[in-house]
Amino acid sequence: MSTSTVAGQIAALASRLDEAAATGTAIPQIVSAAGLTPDDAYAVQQALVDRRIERGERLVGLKMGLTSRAKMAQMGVEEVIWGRLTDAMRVPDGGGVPTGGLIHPRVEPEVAFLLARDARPGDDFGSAVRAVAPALELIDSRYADFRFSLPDVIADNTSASGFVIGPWQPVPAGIDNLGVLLEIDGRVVQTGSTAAILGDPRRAFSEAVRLGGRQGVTLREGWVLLAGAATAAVPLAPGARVRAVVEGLGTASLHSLPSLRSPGATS
Ligand code: OOG
Ligand code: MG
Repeated sequence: MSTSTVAGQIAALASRLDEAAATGTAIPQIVSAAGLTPDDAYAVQQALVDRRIERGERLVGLKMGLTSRAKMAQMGVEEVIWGRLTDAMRVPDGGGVPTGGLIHPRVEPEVAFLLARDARPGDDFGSAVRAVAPALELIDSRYADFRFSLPDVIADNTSASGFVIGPWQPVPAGIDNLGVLLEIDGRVVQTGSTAAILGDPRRAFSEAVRLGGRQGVTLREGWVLLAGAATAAVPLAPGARVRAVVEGLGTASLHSLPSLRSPGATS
């Protein structure tokens, strides 16, 4: 295929994914169906996020995905992936998320890092990361039934939809085996450990530098890095109260606003 055809195909796929997110409509796995490689899929992701940036959003960080066995097993994809975070995806801690425009949202407990400076390959975690926080990620695959292959999920910006960052704090000495809970309406629905994140969540930083660098992306000072879920993700129902608890770090929470589309909704 000629270069211009590939470029046109990348732009068309990004536009389909953008529209699926904007209209809250699931689509088939169009990226694997088109035979794209993971590298081409990252080009689709970039084109997809560029569309958001053209609409005025700002890049504020990266997220790692499928860094835990629990997530790989849940999604049937066995590769670490990464996506881009924009300011419009950020939900204030304790804030409300309107679920009406989403397809099939899920939540997962995470750990977030704050970059002290632009990161270069080989940089050590201690000098590059200024702070750590408990976090929640809201994911919403644009593919039907939340099913995808590796190139599909990469192109779909790794299902990124929203994120909540709890209180930032200096990185304590040991963060490689902290207990993690996901609570919905006060009930524990998932339990895990930060050890589930690549054996040590600090490795999410070196992987982000390495894998982002492969696609020409440098982690910037002030950016957030989501290290990846420590447990499987759980569906977010309208009206649910969600809390992630990370041992020694505290909590991050959100609540979903009742869907305006749900039958019988009064507001
Ligand atoms: C892909 C995104 C995975 C994580 O933390 O593992 C992810 C998905 O599961 O839809 O964000
Ligand atoms: Mg995640």
